[in-house]
Amino acid sequence: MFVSRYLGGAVAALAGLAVQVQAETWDMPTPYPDATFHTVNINEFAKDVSAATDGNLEIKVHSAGSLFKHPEISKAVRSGQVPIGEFFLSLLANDNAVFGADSMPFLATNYEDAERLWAAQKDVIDGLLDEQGLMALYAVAWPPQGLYTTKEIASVDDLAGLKFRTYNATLEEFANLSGAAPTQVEVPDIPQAFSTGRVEAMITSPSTGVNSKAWDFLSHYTNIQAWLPKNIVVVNKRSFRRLDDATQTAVLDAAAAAEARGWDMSRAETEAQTAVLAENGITVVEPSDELMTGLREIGAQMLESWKTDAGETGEALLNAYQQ
Ligand code: PCA
Repeated sequence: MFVSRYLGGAVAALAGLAVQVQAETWDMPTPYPDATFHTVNINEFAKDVSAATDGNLEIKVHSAGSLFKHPEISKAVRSGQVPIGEFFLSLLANDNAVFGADSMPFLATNYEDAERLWAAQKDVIDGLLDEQGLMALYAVAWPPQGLYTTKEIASVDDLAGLKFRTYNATLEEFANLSGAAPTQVEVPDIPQAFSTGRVEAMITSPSTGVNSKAWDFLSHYTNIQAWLPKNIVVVNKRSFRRLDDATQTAVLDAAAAAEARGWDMSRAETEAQTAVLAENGITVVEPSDELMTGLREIGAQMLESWKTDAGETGEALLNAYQQ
């Protein structure tokens, strides 16, 4: 009795010591709901890190803006309030236009180009994040962005005056130049924004359309494949450096696996989720030449002003991409 109690106590004390020395939990805010493929991928990433470190680093995912609202996530990681987080990369274009390249309309419109764009962006983005005390772990593209409306859209003129849901400054500009009336709405708030009539059209992926049950409030999906914006997962550099070497390696390995898996998931989503839109009664159409010509003109105009804003760094990035 005494012996077993003594031994039990010793084991507990040792386990307690090990826990104190090593185990750590990282809170991870993310902006999108659990069913989003990016969030599914992040949960896999967290599991991989836990498994590879024998539970010494647990990542606790707080999805759908539940810990920090989307626009606050990058700041929360920068300030060290949380060690890790996910956000929409081009939101950082508010700090520096260079971050917005992947949201430029019609610059990269398919997966091959989106991968080349990411390759051209990566060093530039790593450098800019480093200045903010951040380190990129991985980034994954959303499927090509399409146009959701309550009627057929044959030309840019048909967008005039539509109350348009947007998610960043670039899309806001695109909507304005199209003659629409933009309103910023985060993904978890999409169904309510439509059902209350705050918005009546949007540009987003088939994934977000399906996750938001677009068929409850929209009828047409026009496959304009306008751009493939990315989510990025970043860590606070100081938090990362505090990890021991083996744990750092485990995080980097899991991140590399998550990037590859995420792009595969994204590719698979494009067709599968477009089919789900159609199965639920959305009219899925290819765009008219007139619509595409009009939208491309707006994109070209936006790229010119982006070049001015993004300066030499932006030019170098574009050259690397267009090579
Ligand atoms: N879904 C997110 C970002 C891009 C996308 O496809 C959104 O609509 O906010």
